[in-house]
Amino acid sequence: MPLKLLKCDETIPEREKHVYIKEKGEDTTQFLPLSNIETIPGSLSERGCSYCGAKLVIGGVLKDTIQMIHGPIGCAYDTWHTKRYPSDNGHFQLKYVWSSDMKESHIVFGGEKQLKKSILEAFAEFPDIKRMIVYTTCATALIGDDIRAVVKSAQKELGDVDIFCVECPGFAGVSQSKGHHVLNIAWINEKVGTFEPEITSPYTINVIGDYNIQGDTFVLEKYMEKMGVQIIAHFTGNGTYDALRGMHRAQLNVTNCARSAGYIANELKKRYGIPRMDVDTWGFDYCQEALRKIGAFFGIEERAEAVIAEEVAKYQDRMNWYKERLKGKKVCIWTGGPRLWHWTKALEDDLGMQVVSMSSKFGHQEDFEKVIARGQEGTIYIDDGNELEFFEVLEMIRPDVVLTGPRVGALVKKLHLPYINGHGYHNGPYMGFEGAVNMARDLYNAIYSPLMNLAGIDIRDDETKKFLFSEDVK
Ligand code: CFM
Repeated sequence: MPLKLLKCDETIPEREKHVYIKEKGEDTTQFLPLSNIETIPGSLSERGCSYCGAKLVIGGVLKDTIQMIHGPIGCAYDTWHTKRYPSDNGHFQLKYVWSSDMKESHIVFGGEKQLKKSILEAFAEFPDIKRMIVYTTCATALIGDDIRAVVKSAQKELGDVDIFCVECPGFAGVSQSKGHHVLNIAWINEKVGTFEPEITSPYTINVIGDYNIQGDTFVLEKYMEKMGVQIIAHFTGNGTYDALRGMHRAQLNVTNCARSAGYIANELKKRYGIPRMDVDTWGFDYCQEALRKIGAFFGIEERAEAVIAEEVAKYQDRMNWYKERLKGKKVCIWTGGPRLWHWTKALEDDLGMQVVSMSSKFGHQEDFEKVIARGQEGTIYIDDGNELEFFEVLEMIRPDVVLTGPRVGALVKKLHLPYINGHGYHNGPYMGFEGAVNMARDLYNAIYSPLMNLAGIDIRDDETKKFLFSEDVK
């Protein structure tokens, strides 16, 4: 039965269909919360815009590519300082921000000349860089700037550069999820198959849907190297523009974030016959399963077992130590979508924690199917949650720790509850074996930190709760 959250019910009754509590023995597919639809006006959504899904999540990760944002400078705000996807070439992609810096006069008279000038200027400023992605934004899409024509003429003039256009303004869809889709499909249509990679191993894969948050990609790259598997393209953690043009040459697509990159994996299967293998690369047990699946695909099981044995020997003791201290602790996972289903069982099985609430900003129905199938009974599942609902959930279940982003995190902190950045983590990597230990360490440090007690207030204490949530305080 869907859950009636009291405050939202008073303010926005339609929100009721976006929340669900799993009950015993229920056919959960009958009770999926509504998702991937427009945010209800008046609900303070935590979603990002569609341009953000293309630029900030996928394209901007590439380490050898100029990211030209065709729009007012505000659209370039959410860039290098808010995401942590390093690279092994000195983090070129995190050091610079490029924008055509549209002003009012460009909006009135058109911004194409300004874009052309910006493209030429950027390449002149970085003579070693020959690759660029140009993004439209709401302002430039609304005035109808023809970025493809501009790019064509700039390419002709410069000769040796390759530029990719992403036409996905902020308003193109209901969330960042639309931006994932637009970039995936445009890339396979226009760029895959235009570059021939050098093949150095009989076992080749693309790693799809991992964005090197705090070094996640480096961990996966290390395992693959030990197994003798060549990664043709990493979509897009620590990735290069040309490697992604050669994705058609891999024998297997290993897909982690199916939400943001399942599209390109499906198209590679359809157009080039490359099988798609979904894996979970977060989680101690899951990672073993993932390596075993890849090993079995290529018939190199013993290599996978060797990597697993080495890593387990290194990290199992530490995992056990944390499990001892984390078991039974209540945790909320409030992130984008896929991390809900990747993390819930990992935290429960690896560490004995109890995931009591999961909120997805933009997950689709298939994400909720996986989330709810892997989640516990009694857990609260929310689509596109808002501040009132988060407050109410905290009040209801009083978790020990919340994994979420800095915006909701600030809210959680105000209630003197610990939160950990579950998006662009601060102490990652969180992927693989060492990542699972890092995550356990951060959960432990957050829960056992004396800081909350020093503040003299603890939401888990009944008196405090009564005070914090009394009508007067609200
Ligand atoms: Fe995939 Fe991501 Fe996520 Fe995502 Fe995101 Fe992200 Fe996320 Mo923040 S690609 S869907 S759009 S795993 S940025 S690296 S953490 S909301 S759950």
